[in-house]
Amino acid sequence: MNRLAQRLDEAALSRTAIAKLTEETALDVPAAYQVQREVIARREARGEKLIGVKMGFTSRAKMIQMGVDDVIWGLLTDAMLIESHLDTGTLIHPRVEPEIAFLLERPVRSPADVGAAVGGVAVGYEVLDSRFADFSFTLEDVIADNASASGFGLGPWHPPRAVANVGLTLEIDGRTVASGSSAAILGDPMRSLHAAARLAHAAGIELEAGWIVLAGAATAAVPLPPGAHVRVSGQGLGHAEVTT
Ligand code: OOG
Repeated sequence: MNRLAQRLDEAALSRTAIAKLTEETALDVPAAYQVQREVIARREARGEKLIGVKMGFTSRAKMIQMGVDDVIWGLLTDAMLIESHLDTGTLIHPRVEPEIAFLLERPVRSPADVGAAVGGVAVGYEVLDSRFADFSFTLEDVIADNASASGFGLGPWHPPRAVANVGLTLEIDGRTVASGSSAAILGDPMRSLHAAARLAHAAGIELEAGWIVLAGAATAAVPLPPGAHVRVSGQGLGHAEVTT
């Protein structure tokens, strides 16, 4: 597992796409999560801190785009948080997608904790950068690759509110390139938070107070070119912006 984690980590650091791990090594889902954990452990050893989780494959559009049918998660570190600029030259083939984000004000150890845990909601974006050539992977590969997580940014936090049907748009250089409703995220992004709590419980991980949960995309991901101005808006939630 350690050798596989090293390959993924080095692919990211050298921004060189690699072949699917499963072409050479049989992986099941638990083994894939073990590789993911080791990839993150390497980042922690370089001083990065865990600050949350991201959910993946929570929308039909994404499941169809990627040919999978299971919800997955990846881990977020502080180094992944993007302020206002992202140098795409540090990435392999970045894509961007609009997201709904939750801020936890209490720890979540199981789904029973979710109701009281949410301290804020925001619109945000996620930058995906699969370490695999052509974004081509099996479910196990993408889990090992931390669910293609690369970076993310957030709009302003708002007090908890219903986010079951928030209109989301993604603009690049003033042109709308993707739009949808948060209802595409498992019918309601809160369900994605419940799924995160279930995965946390199963993995024996606590979602800590102060952590961020990215509930997943409501649209397909769009290639993120250099020299772009990206703006993601969520009805009633304001927007998040980044230049590349
Ligand atoms: C995997 C990550 C999927 C989402 O929002 O569904 C994901 C990928 O598409 O590369 O983050």
